[in-house]
Amino acid sequence: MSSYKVHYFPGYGKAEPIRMLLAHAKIEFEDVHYTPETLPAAKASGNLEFGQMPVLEKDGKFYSQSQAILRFLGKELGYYPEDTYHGYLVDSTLDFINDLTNARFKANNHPEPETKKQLLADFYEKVLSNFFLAIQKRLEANSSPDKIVGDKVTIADIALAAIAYSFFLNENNLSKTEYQEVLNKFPKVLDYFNGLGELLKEYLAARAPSPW
Ligand SMILES: N[C@@H](CCC(=O)N[C@@H](CS)C(=O)NCC(=O)O)C(=O)O
Repeated sequence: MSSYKVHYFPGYGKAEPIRMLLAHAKIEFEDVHYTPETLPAAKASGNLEFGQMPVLEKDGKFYSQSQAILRFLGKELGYYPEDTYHGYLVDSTLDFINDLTNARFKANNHPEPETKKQLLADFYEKVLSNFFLAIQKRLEANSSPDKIVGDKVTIADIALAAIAYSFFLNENNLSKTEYQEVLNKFPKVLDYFNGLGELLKEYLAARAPSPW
């Protein structure tokens, strides 16, 4: 039996889709956490190929880059479509999630307070609304209304569950009110996220609280 370790910080962040995928596939894994104090030694170990985390350790071999890890595990564990069109739908969903998180990060980290305020307002009014609208359209166009691509759970559902339960529906997230005000305008998307929450119920109940 293979052994799995997920190396990351204690928060959800970029490791959460990987953890959720392993949990959904009922694969036991060890969460190895780092702090700013232990990070330099991890970098010096040579196990972080690109100097960052998350890193998946499978049977002693180290894998880097969260999206590549997700696709790698998705293909190994049956969460990645066989045909190229459905593969495209999965990949474009992952890219779209990245665009959203990058836009939020850019707005929230702007050094100038007035610009930050404006960028965050734009984020919630435009970027986040467009995100939910596009997800709603994909759900409506899909063969199964409770999956984002096809009829089986894919890594795209898992990645959406990770962002939903790290941010929009995370009780400990500081911006949950702002996220939920927008999400409530998209009841089909909310239903879909609730369904994903059911699929990951045990994992979500057991994980440690984190704001992100
Ligand atoms: N493209 C990489 C980005 C990874 C990344 O940004 N990791 C951050 C944490 S979310 C990190 O390791 N920061 C510590 C550092 O760069 O020293 C991925 O998706 O895995």
